[in-house]
Amino acid sequence: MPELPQMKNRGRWDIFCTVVDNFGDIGVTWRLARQLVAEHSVDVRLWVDDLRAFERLCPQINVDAAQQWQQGVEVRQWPTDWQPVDAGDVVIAAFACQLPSAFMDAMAAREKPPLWMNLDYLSAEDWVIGCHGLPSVKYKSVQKYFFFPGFQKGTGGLLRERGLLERRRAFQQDPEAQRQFLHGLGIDPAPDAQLISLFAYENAGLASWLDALASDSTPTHLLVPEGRILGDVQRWLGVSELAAGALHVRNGLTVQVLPFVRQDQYDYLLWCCDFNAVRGEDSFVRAQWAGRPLLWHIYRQDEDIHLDKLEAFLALYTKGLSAPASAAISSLWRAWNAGEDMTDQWLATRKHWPELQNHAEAWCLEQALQADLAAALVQFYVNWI
Ligand code: TRH
Repeated sequence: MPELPQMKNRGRWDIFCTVVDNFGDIGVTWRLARQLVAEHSVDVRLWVDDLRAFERLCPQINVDAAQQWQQGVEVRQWPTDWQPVDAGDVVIAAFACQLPSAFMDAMAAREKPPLWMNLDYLSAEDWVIGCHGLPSVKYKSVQKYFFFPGFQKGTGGLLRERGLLERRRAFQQDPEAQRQFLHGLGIDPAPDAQLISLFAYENAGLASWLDALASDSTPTHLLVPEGRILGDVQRWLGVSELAAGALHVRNGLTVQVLPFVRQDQYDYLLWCCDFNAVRGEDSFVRAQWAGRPLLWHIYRQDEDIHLDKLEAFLALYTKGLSAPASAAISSLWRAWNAGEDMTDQWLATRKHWPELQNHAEAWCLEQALQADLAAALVQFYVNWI
């Protein structure tokens, strides 16, 4: 995509986010809102129905404020008793959330109807290319469009701030900066230890993976931000309590529990690690920008449709890998997502480590050739007007 013309004001955008569960909904919309403000001269109003979830990613949030400004974004508590407001020039409903009916009327009441888009879930499936940008439903005079993020040409791309990869590379080439960052979080790994971060849903396969790490000849320092996987870690350690600050050693494996870090700090954590276990949508994308091998715990969906998404991503991601490396990483991801024993798959993956490391960087560079999602949204708007 050609460079967007240098910006005049791109108007006011309303982004609506309902926090269904976990942190992906707010994680994605907050990241997008900030980038639109910082890079595209857009005035963004971000409507969020759960400021407590938001606060975990951004501790500066005042959970009681109906209206506040954070990093240039106007954050609005999505009230249950909706008061009339004018609609912006662009309205984004994240992940098919239902807009307040009074706001839909405000959209229709505008002299020029706004561009109304549904920002969909990320999927590597091929059908996404055919559906991206298509008209969806209409409300009175207001037409809604599908906007699909994705990994392939013809999709809306991935969220990636300007200069992200340059910042990441500079940080990864600076051992002292990494040491200081980790030290700031109370992490002081042994010099020869590999660093792994672990962010995942509950997983019955975890114990076998931790067994394999503990008996590996390379020591591992495992960093676990507080969250849903903690119960499985606790059971494996055989301790009665596990909270941020805990540090336990089992043979070659050191397990350290971290507080849930701020969203911008989480990137640095991923950049420091040799391997990142991530989940959902936003951490999954951020781990790809880290340029290091990763393990994805996909968000489970009814009728196992998430497994099609997993396979679609693997088919894309493993292109260019040797057959044995591709088989190893694919079987590791499949075992993890099935909650199965990981021992053989982990050992097989380790055999192809250098190849997988090179591949992770190559994949990241390939993805960065696409326009980023915020720029693609702005381009969509420019084309539409
Ligand atoms: O939290 P997630 O599992 O989120 C979601 C939701 O379940 C959502 O409903 C579903 O639709 C989606 O997955 C697919 O995983 P995700 O998307 O990675 O979001 C986590 C966010 O939390 C991400 O922005 C990174 C951030 N984060 C921090 O800020 N600090 C941390 O310490 C960690 C571990 C994550």
